[in-house]
Amino acid sequence: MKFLDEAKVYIRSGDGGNGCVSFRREKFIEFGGPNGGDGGNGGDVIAEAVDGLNTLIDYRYQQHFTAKNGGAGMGKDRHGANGANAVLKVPVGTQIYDEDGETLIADLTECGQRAVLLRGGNGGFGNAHFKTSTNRAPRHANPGQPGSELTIRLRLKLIADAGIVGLPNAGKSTFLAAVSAAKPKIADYPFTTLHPQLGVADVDGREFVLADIPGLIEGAHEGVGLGDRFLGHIERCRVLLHLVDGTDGDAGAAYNTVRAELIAYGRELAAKPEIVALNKADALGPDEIKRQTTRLKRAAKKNPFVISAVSGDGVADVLRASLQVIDEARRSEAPPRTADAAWHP
Ligand SMILES: Nc1nc2c(ncn2[C@@H]2O[C@H](COP(=O)(O)OP(=O)(O)OP(=O)(O)O)[C@@H](O)[C@H]2O)c(=O)[nH]1
Ligand SMILES: [Mg+2]
Repeated sequence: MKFLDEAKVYIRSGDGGNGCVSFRREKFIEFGGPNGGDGGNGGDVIAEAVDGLNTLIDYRYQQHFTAKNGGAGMGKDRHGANGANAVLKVPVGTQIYDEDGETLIADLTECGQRAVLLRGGNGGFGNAHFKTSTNRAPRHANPGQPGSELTIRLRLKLIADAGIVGLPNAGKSTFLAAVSAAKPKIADYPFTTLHPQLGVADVDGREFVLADIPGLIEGAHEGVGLGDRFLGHIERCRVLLHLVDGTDGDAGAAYNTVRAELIAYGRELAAKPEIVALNKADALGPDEIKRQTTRLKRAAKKNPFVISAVSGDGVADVLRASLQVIDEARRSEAPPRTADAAWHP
């Protein structure tokens, strides 16, 4: 499946149906009175987070969503039908912005959560509605209210507990493949990973979601390499797992390069709890491991794990440490929002 994490969509809610002017006319019945029915309401445009989607690719092919108009009221007090809603099914983690891309309209973080993006127009009252003691034959009805339209931007921010960051070739995808059933592409050239991948890691019978994102290089925040746009996908993570390739130059310098990009990206990313690991220990001699660990420790100001994503050495310890941080973060967070906490314009 192709990955797309941004889309621009035009939405329109339905017009309300017109009210009807009509009078009861039957043989031998006097003073029939008004019996024009009300128009139906126009359909709403609704966004709903659903399971089983992890890309916005559908919105590349369909970019217009229009709810149905309400039916007009009719004689004999018949109400017009309400217009059907238009429902945009989006992956969990989708944020909906105004056309400017900055005003957040809704943030759908749980499966089944819905947000009404546009309300349909109300149906107009038929003339039966305007009957009073002094006006027993009203000859007017209300027109339906028009629907409204809006251009919105959908932005998917994947929901993962832990985000793997590092330079290209650090072994991020190898790590993901080692701890989960995900099958990311792995190769010894930079930028093998072109878009984020999710995997579910299992540790001591507990599970959490890991996100592997494309590698960062110096200047990523200015668009160098694949840039830093994929960092949006780890904004919601509770812990960052920073992998450093022990076989490639100075591990401390590699660490600092990635940190500088996290800081330049902003949005509190650099303030997240971080677990640091020196990878590819299987390819290093004991002296080299010691030297790289010292450099990395000095740069990160914490003890790095020493692991090999290929042999699996030390990997379980990293997972356990990640889970511990995730659990702590979950405990200190506010209780999750309920599914019906939808946003109404
Ligand atoms: N010896 C050894 N090689 C490793 C280890 N982990 C990864 N590699 C190798 O390093 C290369 C890069 O691995 P990837 O997992 O593709 O690296 P990445 O960080 O996902 O790279 P990008 O997607 O390009 O950012 C591959 O050839 C891997 O086989 C390890 O623990 N030991
Ligand atoms: Mg990769």
